[in-house]
Amino acid sequence: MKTLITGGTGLVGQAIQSISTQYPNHNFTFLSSSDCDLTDFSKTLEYFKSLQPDYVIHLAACVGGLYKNINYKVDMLEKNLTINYNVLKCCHLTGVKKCVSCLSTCIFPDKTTYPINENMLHDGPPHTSNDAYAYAKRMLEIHSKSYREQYGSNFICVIPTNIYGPHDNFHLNDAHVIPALIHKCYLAKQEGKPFIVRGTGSPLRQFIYSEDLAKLIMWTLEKYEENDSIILSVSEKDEVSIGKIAELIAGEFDYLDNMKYDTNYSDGQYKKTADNSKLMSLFGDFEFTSMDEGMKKSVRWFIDNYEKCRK
Ligand code: NAP
Ligand code: GFB
Repeated sequence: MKTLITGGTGLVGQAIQSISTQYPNHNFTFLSSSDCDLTDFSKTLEYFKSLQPDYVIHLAACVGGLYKNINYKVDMLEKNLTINYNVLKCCHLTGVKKCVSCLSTCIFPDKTTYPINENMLHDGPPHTSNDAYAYAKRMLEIHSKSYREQYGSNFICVIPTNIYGPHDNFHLNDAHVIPALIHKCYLAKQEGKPFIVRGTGSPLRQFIYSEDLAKLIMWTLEKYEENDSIILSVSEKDEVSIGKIAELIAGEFDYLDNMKYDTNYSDGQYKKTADNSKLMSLFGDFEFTSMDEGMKKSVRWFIDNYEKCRK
């Protein structure tokens, strides 16, 4: 089976690459933006017509942490709307058998009851910090549903929480919290300066290790037969504060005594607690990587790949 991974060079794409030998029945193609710019419809169609994929895992997106979402709303909206429109249309035009697209728990309503489940996706506006990205992703869910209803296409969506792991983007301002703080703590220790954590440290998040998510996405492609979107997350009991995450990172660098908060920076959304009971009802014995082990591997990977990683 020819399986195309858009966003194949990113955090999640690389995680699927790292487990790909466990799926010998798939002939994987890991797409990068230099292979094909998915914001260009004619190039995207040409690429799909030449590859003729049977299955697509659609990960490609303009992605970033809280501060990139706040500062680049037009990019987050326009690039994601365009990429998603082009990919789904080309999946349809080239007869793709199943397409699994990637949403995010940050697109759920901000003012809601917790924990959030799959049925609550459109029950109100998302948090203002990432509304541009969130509405583009909500439209991807509606677009997939529309193809199912009009053409019977097997186009579905998964909804991961915050993801972390090797091959992440460690950019000091645009990155998500874990890669940003790993990079900052590394530099602070090198320069003997304070390790600055933005905001108050009190917001809560659920984090899934990239390789775990990769396995769950492959499970969704191969075994999940429902149409409805599904949350892919650790349980709500594993929710952790940003402060605890920062301490875990500082601990990995043996730099705990030098941590400081800069409350001039936004905390963003206080929490987006996701309910993973649907996943657990279908894949109850899935073993998640612990935060300690995942963080150790992520810090190790960053140090070993400092010169060539995205930053
Ligand atoms: P990432 O590391 O930033 O990787 C983005 C990928 O998209 C890269 O492979 C990039 O290719 C590709 N891409 C970007 N613009 C493109 C374009 N115009 N044409 C073709 N390819 C393009 O992202 P990620 O963290 O792996 O995210 C994967 C998916 O998970 C995304 O849909 C994201 O919204 C979702 N998600 C991420 C998180 C998180 O915490 N990271 C949480 C929830 C959901 P190049 O590298 O070649 O540019
Ligand atoms: O991962 P993150 O950037 O995004 O986490 P969100 C932000 C939280 O970490 C905020 C704190 O509470 C920040 O105050 N934080 C502390 C930092 N220090 C830093 C730092 O140096 N960099 C960053 N980035 N945060 C995103 C959405 O929300 O979640 C995206 O905006 C995406 O669209 C992503 O969906 C998964 O979890 O707040």
